[in-house]
Amino acid sequence: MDLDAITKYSALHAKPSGLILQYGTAGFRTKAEHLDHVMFRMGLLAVLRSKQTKSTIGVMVTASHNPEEDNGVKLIDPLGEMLAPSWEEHATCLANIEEQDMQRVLIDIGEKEAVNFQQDAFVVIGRDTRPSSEKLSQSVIDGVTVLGGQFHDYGMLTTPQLHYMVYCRNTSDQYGKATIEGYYQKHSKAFVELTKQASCSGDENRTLKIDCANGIGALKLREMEHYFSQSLSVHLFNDGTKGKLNHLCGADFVKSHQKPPEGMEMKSNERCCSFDGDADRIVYYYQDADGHFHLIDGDKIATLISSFLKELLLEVGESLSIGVVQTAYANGNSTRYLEEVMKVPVYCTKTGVKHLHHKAQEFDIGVYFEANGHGTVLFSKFAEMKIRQLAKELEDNKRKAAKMLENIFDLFNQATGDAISDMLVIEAILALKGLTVQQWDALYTDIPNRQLKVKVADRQVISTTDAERQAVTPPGLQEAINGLVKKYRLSRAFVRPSGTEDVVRVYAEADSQESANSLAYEVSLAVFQLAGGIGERPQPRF
Ligand code: NG1
Ligand code: ZN
Repeated sequence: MDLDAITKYSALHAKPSGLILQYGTAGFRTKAEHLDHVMFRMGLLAVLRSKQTKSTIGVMVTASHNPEEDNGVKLIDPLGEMLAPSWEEHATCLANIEEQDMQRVLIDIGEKEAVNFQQDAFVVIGRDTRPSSEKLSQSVIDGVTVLGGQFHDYGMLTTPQLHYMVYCRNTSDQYGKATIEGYYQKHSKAFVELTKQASCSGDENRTLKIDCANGIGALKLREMEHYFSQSLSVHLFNDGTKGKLNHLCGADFVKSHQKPPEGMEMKSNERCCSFDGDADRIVYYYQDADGHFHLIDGDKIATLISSFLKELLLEVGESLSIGVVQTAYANGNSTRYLEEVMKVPVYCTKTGVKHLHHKAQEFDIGVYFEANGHGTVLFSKFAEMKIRQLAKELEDNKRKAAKMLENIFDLFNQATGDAISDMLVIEAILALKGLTVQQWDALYTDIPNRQLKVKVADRQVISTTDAERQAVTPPGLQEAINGLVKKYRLSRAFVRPSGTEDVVRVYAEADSQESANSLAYEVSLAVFQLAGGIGERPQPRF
């Protein structure tokens, strides 16, 4: 380790004084102008992690659905997963130390994690379309280089594509080829094969309108569309040529405002979807003949997919275990439908995909989705092997079902939630089942719900248990919530500190939209009063 070089380069990426940042559920996120030193330091950390794991590590520069002025960075572990928890702590520590402590802290991490400094290191880097991202990813490269790491800069990629590259590289390309063409070919081939099984294919030229949030999804879909255009034609909106990233559009906007994005021409009953700014989330929606907007969120996506998978498993006669993993934000009726009608076991974890991903790995086939549209389906090694074997051995309809399972396995990004691959799976299932978007939506009716944010001096005064559904501190808060929930029918509410924003999130469900709104408002007031609210008191308006 050339300590002098580190000191010299670190000074070129100086930390603004007094700035404290935390590696949260999605890495570091803040205003882009505060992130140069964090990028350099994450380059350093990625090299250490790569040396320790003797694997390729990914560094993604993005702030996902957050405003264009923001940016962020997260590290991707060897199998495409989120960074291990002990390394999140190192990341937070490294991002916050003063210049003069840099050498000591690097040596410290190296010792704690038994890093062999002689080991080679390889880091792959990707970035979204934000104007600040190119320079920031250069700072990551500076960090990697000064610690002697090798790197490959993929340039602009969706977040899930970088996860895919990391996964491919660490499995010697067995999962797929670690190139952008490799990604396009693998997914398109599985999609085209799968949709060929649809009896109505060819009758109708299937089209889908996609709001790309003015982000990277548009660029990548443009490159990819000709690989699958024989089965699906996509019309892209908010493709970044005019509008601002994530501004009044994208999956997060549509989900949280429960209304269509700007810039999308919607005709009644047309199937539409929105990606977020880095294309790891997707939600569907349509407008009915009366002009009413219908949102089809991650919960309904999970329901469609798990029902279809269950049907196929029944057809092939294989008893592979299947489970659905949700968070507390899942609509109460989705959980009820999955458990009572579909008879699929449902589990609830804390918010943040790493928790869902982890839980989903316990099943042969683990379906996980956050209500906001981030999710995928994980297949165990055993399930993959079994399915491939059945696709060869079985005959007739059973073989057809096994082949579909094989294609679905190949379509899902096994490393993380991926809007592009989720979209292709959904489109294939709708075609195979001959379902319209309205029929899909009608599987169950969402309980009206409302999400709000409350500003408090220190959001960590709120601690939770039971997968974030109960507040443990501050004293009296849970009792207050219980009292408010009792006032409404079919109601449920919970609060938790956000892992990505300096706010407390409030969620409420009740029998009507008005009730959900007022319950959310009343719970917000309780948070404001009992958890040290700052600024304007919550207002009863939406
Ligand atoms: P926080 O800010 O911790 O609520 C949000 C989303 C998560 C996850 C992360 C990472 C909600 C309520 N929360 O986390 O589901 O997607 O961002 O992007 O949607
Ligand atoms: Zn995202």
